[in-house]
Amino acid sequence: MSFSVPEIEDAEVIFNMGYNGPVSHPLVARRIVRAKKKGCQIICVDPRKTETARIATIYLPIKGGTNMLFLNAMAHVMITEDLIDHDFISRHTTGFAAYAKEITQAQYRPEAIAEQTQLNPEDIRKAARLFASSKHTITLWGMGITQFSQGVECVIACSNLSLMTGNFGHYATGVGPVRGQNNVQGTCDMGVLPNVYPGYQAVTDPEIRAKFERAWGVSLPAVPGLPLTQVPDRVLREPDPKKQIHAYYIVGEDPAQSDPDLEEIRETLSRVFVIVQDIFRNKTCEYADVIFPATAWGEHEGVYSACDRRFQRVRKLIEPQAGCKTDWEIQCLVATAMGYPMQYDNTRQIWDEMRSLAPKFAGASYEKLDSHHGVQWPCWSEDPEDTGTQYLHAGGQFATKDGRGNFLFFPYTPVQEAEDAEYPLSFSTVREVGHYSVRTMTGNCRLLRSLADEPGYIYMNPADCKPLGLTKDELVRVVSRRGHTITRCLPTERVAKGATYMTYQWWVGACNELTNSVFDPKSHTPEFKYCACRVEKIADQTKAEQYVKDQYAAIRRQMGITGGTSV
Ligand SMILES: Nc1nc2c(c(=O)[nH]1)N[C@H]1C(S)=C(S)[C@@H](COP(=O)(O)OP(=O)(O)OC[C@H]3O[C@@H](n4cnc5c(=O)[nH]c(N)nc54)[C@H](O)[C@@H]3O)O[C@H]1N2
Ligand SMILES: Nc1nc2c(c(=O)[nH]1)N[C@H]1C(S)=C(S)[C@@H](COP(=O)(O)OP(=O)(O)OC[C@H]3O[C@@H](n4cnc5c(=O)[nH]c(N)nc54)[C@H](O)[C@@H]3O)O[C@H]1N2
Ligand SMILES: [Mo]
Repeated sequence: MSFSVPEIEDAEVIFNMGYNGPVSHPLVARRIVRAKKKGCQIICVDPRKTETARIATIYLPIKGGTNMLFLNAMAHVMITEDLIDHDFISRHTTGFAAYAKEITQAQYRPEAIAEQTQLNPEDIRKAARLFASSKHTITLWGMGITQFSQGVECVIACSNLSLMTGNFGHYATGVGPVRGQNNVQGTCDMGVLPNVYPGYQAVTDPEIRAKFERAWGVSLPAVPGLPLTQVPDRVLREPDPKKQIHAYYIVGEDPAQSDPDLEEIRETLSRVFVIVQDIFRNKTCEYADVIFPATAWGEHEGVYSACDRRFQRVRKLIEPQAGCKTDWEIQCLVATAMGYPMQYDNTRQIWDEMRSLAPKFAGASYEKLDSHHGVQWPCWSEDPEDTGTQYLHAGGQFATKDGRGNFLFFPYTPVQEAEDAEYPLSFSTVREVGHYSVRTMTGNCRLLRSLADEPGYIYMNPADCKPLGLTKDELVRVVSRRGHTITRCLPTERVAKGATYMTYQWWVGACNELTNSVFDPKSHTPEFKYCACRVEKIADQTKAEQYVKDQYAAIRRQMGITGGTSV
């Protein structure tokens, strides 16, 4: 994120693209509401009528999977109507001429893409004019653009809009990927990615590799590791025995619930040696050969990074149960048992070692974290005056070799599986406010279960329910090319005709039985937001209700959940 979350309140225009703050990040959503109260105008682009859409100046109900067509049309209007910042472009960017040549072609006129995106061309023109009308335009995006096979390119297309309007490098402007879990930013910062060490230092760079080899007294591989979504391929379809995967060490992740195409995941997990390190028994534990019980937040201390690059210390409040250890202690014990003695006395030692190896984070000492309510990276020096970076690219200086922002053009790549006669509806998966991801952390809480419980809902337009004779709360079967699941029908005008949505929190109503495991070639993020499905009526509702009850009870038993009622 180039700006800081509090700056959202001072935005004059918010371009909210495929992001559902009110459900996913209530604290960010509150900033959006405050901005609106101060006069900010909101452009909301989402195929579903979200709460942000409701308060937007311009709401664009885009057809799912057509983001790039729309983003290219936005750029087309900005350039052809001369709404761009020529001074910023010439002083701080490269590649504009080549980019503009592509984007000004007639095929990117709003009128030319209206049918495919299902948008009104005049609304697109108004949105482009509004975006370009301010130097305090903030872009917020979420999974509605990234969970597609063209995710990364759409992120770049969003950045292009900020670049050409001079919306970078000063207060209350820029681009904001609003990240997922509390510490997903932190795991990336700390190098829990296949291609970088802590501080985004490439494993393929020989100098950087040598630095880490010296610090750790080991030799390190010169090639990046494997992205998560390539694991099934390497287990099930890799002919070279040297490249096959035989063991899978899973820390704080529940692939048997959260990865796409669960049938394939179950096959994968049952073929390899599985170690699960978690705070609860999750679905993946069924396949585990070894389980390491870890401590949860409140039972350990450490540092989290927020989506706006802020490191914050978290404290231990209570003693963990007997037998549980912190994640770092477990990892040290495993490393030591494997022949690499790894020993730390506390998290500060780990943090200080990390700072000594990652220049961007070098100045973010525990002392500064304590005295400044956290520190935002980059924070280069120990100097007490260096308290980090509130917004990036100050004065139009970018973190590229030539210090300039690069324009890159991409044509539209359609989704990998479209609707057809057999599977006539589109199927997308999103979040809901009362439950969290794989639901280990919220499914055990009676209060939250009373808000919403198994087997969840499929959101459908009433016009699609009618021919199937479906009514609210009725159990239905949802089927895709990869599998099927059971859930309740929720007719709602918030979704367009032909489109359906499920949330991915449900164990019985597991939408990932249906999702497609194709992924973006750059990020390896699966296309969770689009595949084709059909919805089937279930004749015997009594039997279906009993099936849901039995399944739920069986899953809870397997997860070791006792007490409370199941449905
Ligand atoms: N309550 C709750 N909060 C959570 C989570 C949770 O499980 N529960 N999970 C956390 C995690 S891990 C993450 S990553 C974040 C994610 O937070 P968000 O990105 O807000 O999450 P989603 O609901 O997956 O998707 C956002 C929006 O994208 C829209 N969308 C779908 N298809 C398209 C499309 O083709 N174009 C456009 N423009 N939009 C589209 C959806 O309708 C949805 O409103 O939330 C975090 N917060
Ligand atoms: N269909 C569909 N699928 C999706 C998505 C979607 O939009 N649609 N979104 C995707 C996204 S963005 C994400 S981020 C993933 C999320 O999916 P996951 O990462 O699998 O789910 P989480 O619920 O975030 O938590 C994973 C595990 O971490 C454990 N845990 C919590 N705290 C700790 C801890 O301190 N230590 C340890 N060791 N374990 C801990 C929890 O008990 C849980 O079992 O799902 C992805 N899957
Ligand atoms: Mo996420």
